[in-house]
Amino acid sequence: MIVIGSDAHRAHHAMELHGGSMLLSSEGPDRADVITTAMRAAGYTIEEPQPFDRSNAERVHTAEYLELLETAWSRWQELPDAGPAAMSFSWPSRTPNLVRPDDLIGQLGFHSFAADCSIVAGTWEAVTVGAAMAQTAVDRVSAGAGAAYALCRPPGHHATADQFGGYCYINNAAVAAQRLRDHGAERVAVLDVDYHHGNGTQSIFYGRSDVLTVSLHADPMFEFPWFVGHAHEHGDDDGAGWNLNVPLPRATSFADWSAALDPALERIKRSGAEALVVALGVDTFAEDPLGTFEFATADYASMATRIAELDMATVIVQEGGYAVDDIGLNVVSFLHGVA
Ligand code: OKP
Ligand code: ZN
Repeated sequence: MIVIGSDAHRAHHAMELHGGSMLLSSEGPDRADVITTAMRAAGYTIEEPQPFDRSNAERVHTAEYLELLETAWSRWQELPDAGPAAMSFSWPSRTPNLVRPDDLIGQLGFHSFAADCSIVAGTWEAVTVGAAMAQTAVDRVSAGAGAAYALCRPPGHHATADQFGGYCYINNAAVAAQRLRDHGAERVAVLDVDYHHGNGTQSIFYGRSDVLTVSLHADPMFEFPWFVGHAHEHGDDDGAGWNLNVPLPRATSFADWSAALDPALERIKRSGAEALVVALGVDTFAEDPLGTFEFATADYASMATRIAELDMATVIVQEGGYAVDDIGLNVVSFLHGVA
């Protein structure tokens, strides 16, 4: 198994609105540090990514969105009342004909959808190196490796073409899927096993049939990202029939989840996809402070073994997982199950 990682993620630790206060985010550097330590202990060698390929990222994100991510921190420093993290206090309402404002706070609102996400000094560095990991993992798989894992942090699957939110800024799974397409795969499938719905990945490919998006997740009737992630969302236009959502109840066991995986795997097989991107969140773990599912460490190996039975070239990108003490063992369990 090829593993791509970097310490550059440490530059990013944002603030989030939690219980009505702005706090240091539970999405912190310890997550990737614990995964790194567990992987080295398990004998994996972690390789640095190649430089970030911005033009590839601009195929799934707008240029003006990436430019905001890149420049927001320095623009924020010029404000007389700049606090510890750059974020808006106002988001567009359900109104047609929205206009992107010139002002920084207006643009931060225009380009985000959740108050759990803010920009700090190292955000651009961390998110571009994270996307570079996904890109390098794709390059290795396109060159013949059976599977590669990108230790991305922060996660990416909630980020849409032009909005950050849910701790996500650049959608690493979407970047990977697009790059696999650009390297010649006629069709690619994304399987999102994070506890939360992959709304960003869904929305980026919603009108396209060349990238199948499949997500198993907590029902958005009770869980973030709310509003989307329902079973009736099948895709639009050319993408009609190319999105599959499997919302699940609170406290879902691995046995029940695994049964729900059957139709998802069948859909992927039927798609004719030549490559697979797995958006690997381990916040389905029983002890996860953000989740309600009841998975055990060994279940991630079972999950991976079932996915590996698809026998497809596979790029795995790290998404969520907030039970930091166990996150490393859970990821290693999955990777052992792939091999
Ligand atoms: C990101 B990923 C409240 C938490 C707000 C919502 C969940 C983001 C999950 N303090 N964040 O899908 O693991
Ligand atoms: Zn999650």
